[in-house]
Amino acid sequence: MSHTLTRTPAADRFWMPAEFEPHAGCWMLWPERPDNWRDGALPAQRVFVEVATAIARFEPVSVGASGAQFAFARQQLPPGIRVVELSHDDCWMRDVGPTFVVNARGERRGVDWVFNAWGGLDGGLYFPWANDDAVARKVLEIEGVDRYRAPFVNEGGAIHVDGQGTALVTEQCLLNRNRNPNCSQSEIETWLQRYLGVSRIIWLGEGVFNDETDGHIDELACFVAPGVVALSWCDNRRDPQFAISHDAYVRLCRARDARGRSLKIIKLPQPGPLFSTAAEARGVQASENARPRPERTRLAGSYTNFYIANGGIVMPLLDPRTDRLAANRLKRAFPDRKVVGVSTREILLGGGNIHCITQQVPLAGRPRKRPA
Ligand code: KQY
Repeated sequence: MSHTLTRTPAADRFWMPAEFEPHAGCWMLWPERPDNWRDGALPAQRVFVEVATAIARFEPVSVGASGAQFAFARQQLPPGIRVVELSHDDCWMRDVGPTFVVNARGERRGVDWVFNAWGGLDGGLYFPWANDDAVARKVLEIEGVDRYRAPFVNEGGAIHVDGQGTALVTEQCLLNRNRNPNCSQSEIETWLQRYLGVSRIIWLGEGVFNDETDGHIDELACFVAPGVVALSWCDNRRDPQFAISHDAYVRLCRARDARGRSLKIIKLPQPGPLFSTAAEARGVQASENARPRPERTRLAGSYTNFYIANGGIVMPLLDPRTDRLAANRLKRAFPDRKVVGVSTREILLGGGNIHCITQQVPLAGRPRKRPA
């Protein structure tokens, strides 16, 4: 059972916990649309199985699959992973799933953002998206968690929190005219405070170069601990990512979190630059309902798009020249977790990576300290 609540999480003293806090499990969706995933989505499905299997080493995993794909997904995924029939338009659980919030008594609720496929008819990635917009509600029904329907457009990949009162976002995404065109920056801040239970919002500028979500924060930077942020970094002055990462670095250096701390910044090397090949582009079916995927497109590859599981980090492997350095930096950032790499170029070709296809469910039933 899941009731729809009429107040806001902050008014009810709920907040979004950090991803590095304990989880009850993780949700994913099963990819299938042939106008986004090449070769009938088979290569992507294989990698989704690898990601789900890697996360399942650390915590329970649930995967939603359409009616048409349920039997195949069930067969491909290990038996310990729960598979449920769940309609969707694509498979980005981070963005279409609920953002869970908790309170000091260890109770759990979910925020159901309005989803418009990353921009609706003004630069969005596909049409229609009604099934995606209904995913969060269905997950909350299955989990038996009450729901807040937020009155504005947002995606889980557009926000990161430290669980202690601070949120990290980008102007490019949150202030984009294709999300909430009638809201000012201070109105957006108020919505985020109310629905994430935060008191400090750190605004970065642009997201990763050529990111089709209009600059999701989860491609650019994330909290790895309170007061510590990982940032996708580029040293090549001729690369358009150089100025973006440097601007983010300067803003992070100047920022203070909700507890007044300055931030330690861990630089994760940018892979590549990576581009789609002719063979990869050829495998995607053209359709009037989805953005085309031409060859030689610069891909928004980033090592910050990893998933933090209980006792583990599941990170994308994207480029043999930088994978090892990125993995070593993550091992140092998370000394108590096992870092597991999965080659995720097939997910990157669809426009995101491991963080984008996952959504953690925080552990309930244990008292928590209220953030600042
Ligand atoms: O959370 C993310 N950054 C999602 C990426 C979505 C890509 C849609 N093709």
